[in-house]
Amino acid sequence: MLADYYPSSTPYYHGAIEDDLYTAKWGMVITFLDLNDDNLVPFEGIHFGLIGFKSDKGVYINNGRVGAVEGPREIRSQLAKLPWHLGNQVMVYDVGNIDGPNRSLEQLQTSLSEAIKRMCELNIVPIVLGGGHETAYGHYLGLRQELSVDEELAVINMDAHFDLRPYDKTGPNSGTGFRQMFDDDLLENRVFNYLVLGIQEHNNNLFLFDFVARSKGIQFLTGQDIYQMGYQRVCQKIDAFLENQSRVYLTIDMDCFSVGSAPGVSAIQSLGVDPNLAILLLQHIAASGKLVGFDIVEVSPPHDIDKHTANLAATFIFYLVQIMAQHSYGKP
Ligand SMILES: [Mn+2]
Repeated sequence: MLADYYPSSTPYYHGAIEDDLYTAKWGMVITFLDLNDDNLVPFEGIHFGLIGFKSDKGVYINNGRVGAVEGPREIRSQLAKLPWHLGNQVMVYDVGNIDGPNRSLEQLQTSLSEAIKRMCELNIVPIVLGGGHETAYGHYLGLRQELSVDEELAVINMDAHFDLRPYDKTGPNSGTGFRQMFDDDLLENRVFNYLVLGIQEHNNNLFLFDFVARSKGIQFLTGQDIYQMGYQRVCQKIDAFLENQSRVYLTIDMDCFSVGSAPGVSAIQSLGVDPNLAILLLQHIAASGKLVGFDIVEVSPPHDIDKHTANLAATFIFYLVQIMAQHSYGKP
């Protein structure tokens, strides 16, 4: 039995349910699945699974504004209303949440990793709904369990922050996840291949820029770089990064977008990446066919304005799943 795991049971689409796939919405098509069901065997074809990570403990430890614990619920309710464009070739499951108000952050991350492992075994591509950015380390650990020691898992992070802070004094939190991945790779003699898109210079200290400059596998573009370079040149940079990678984990921190687009986050961003450009870049990444899972983190409903941030998060899921589905056709 998976720890801290709760399958979904209450329908989150409250309109009329219909069978017609031309007029259906995501909330009518998404099917509940219990990962603890022993009768499940690996699926064939294209299957995605939504799983919520109900934690903002990492944000709290990092002295940020909490609220992302409510993210999964709000992203689901926005996603439920979007039109279904994927016919009957693609399945999207809601497998439930990892939750545990009285559990430590490390325990919850381990529980998430076990659920992710189970999803991978069942041939379900994980879509994790955060939670603070501490979601990433648990998700990553789960995806890594499928790999041998010498296999690499590259990471693309759309984020205003590097999240590469040392954690010897604070313990793991929402600002340390990628440093933990870096350290794990170091321990097992792998290079940590990490591309961050949307960094804001005024939100990262010199220690972090220095650390990045000295680390072989880490690359980044600032929000200003992306603005200046435009779609095609940023894609070239992404392609150069992806060229030597066979699998990629993608994580999207909503705080890389401007406060006008994403007001409901722990750390608001005055500048930020344009969501229209971000969608194109995300589609380009997904079209590589190398994504093994993705997550969207830091949606904080108590700070949101009219659900803008949750709606943008759901929009990203809509377009990412569309492209990933197209590039998985014919895969065993
Ligand atoms: Mn982050």
